[in-house]
Amino acid sequence: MEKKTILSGIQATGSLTLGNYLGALNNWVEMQDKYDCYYMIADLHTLTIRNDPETLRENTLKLIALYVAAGLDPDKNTIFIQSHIPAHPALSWVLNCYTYMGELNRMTQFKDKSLKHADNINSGLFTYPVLMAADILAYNADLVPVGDDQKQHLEITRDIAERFNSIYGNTFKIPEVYIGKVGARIMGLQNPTSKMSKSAVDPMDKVLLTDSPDEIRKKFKKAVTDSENCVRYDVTNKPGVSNLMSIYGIIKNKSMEDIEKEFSGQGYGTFKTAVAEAVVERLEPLQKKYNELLENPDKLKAIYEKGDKKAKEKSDKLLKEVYKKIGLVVE
Ligand code: ATP
Ligand code: LTN
Repeated sequence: MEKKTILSGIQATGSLTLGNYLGALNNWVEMQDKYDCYYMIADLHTLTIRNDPETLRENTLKLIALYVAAGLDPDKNTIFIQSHIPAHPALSWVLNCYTYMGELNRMTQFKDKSLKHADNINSGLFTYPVLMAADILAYNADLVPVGDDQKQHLEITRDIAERFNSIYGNTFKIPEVYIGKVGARIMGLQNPTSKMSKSAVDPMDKVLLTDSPDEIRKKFKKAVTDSENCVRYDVTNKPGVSNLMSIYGIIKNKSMEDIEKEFSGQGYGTFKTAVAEAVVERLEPLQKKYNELLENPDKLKAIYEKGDKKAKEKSDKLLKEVYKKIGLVVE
């Protein structure tokens, strides 16, 4: 039987957090054997905020290194750069004409980002989900593994695809969102009621995949908890501790009950140290591989060039089919 197709991506907006890793990347690694996987660097999406050009270029290459260091095998997965594939912006333009202003107006990410970047509410930020729909639909992806915050973008992707299919006949596959059972929303360490975000201003709120072991220990030590001093999973009343338990649970592959038992009668100090050590241990090999790859830009180039070629072939085919259906002249 033919393997199902997966597509996902991460914006090249800076160092990834533990949230990106546990909510997205880690699931991708687990899926690479079972599916035909396309993993891109969403550099075009990054343009919706202002970037320093040199930093964006660097971040793009760093993100490729991080994908591979996290365990994505470039021989099994198609790893590519979004801006290298002309079908993405081309299809995005077409899909813009089948997307309503009202639909885009409802997107919570647009509302959040507009508040964060009030001086730069550009139309790219508004149509961001349409480019994301193009990314997904151009590959006939069956499944899209993302964190919980991207669910709404998957819903609009499905709506756009269904609308197009109902006018022109079956063209796009309707993709399903894949959200991991745990870790779908890792929260900030200082502010455990909002998600851990790369762009958080407070460095103590986020653990970066490139943080040194001592930085990681310090951040977990200072993580916000509560006064009960009892390791118990209760997201509403104990968001900080519950978040730490989720992190520990994914890394150690343990249920919340197991963790409650393991730390029963022990204070937060011991628990926090155990979480920090689990994270340090998991990130150590990743960081080693990441640093090696960064010293070898030719290798990184070979990885994305190979991925670009495969991604281009697949998406060009679909774009042509779309152009034909809507009445553009296709040679
Ligand atoms: P930014 O702060 O720039 O908005 P971000 O940290 O939200 O960035 P994205 O590039 O938007 O990162 O997301 C990359 C992937 O990581 C997506 O699949 C997203 O759902 C997932 N993700 C982001 N933050 C978290 C989190 N705190 N917990 C779980 N998954 C997350
Ligand atoms: N918007 C996504 C990044 C992204 C993406 C995609 C994810 C761009 N294109 C296609 C899945 C599929 C985010 O994580 N912020």
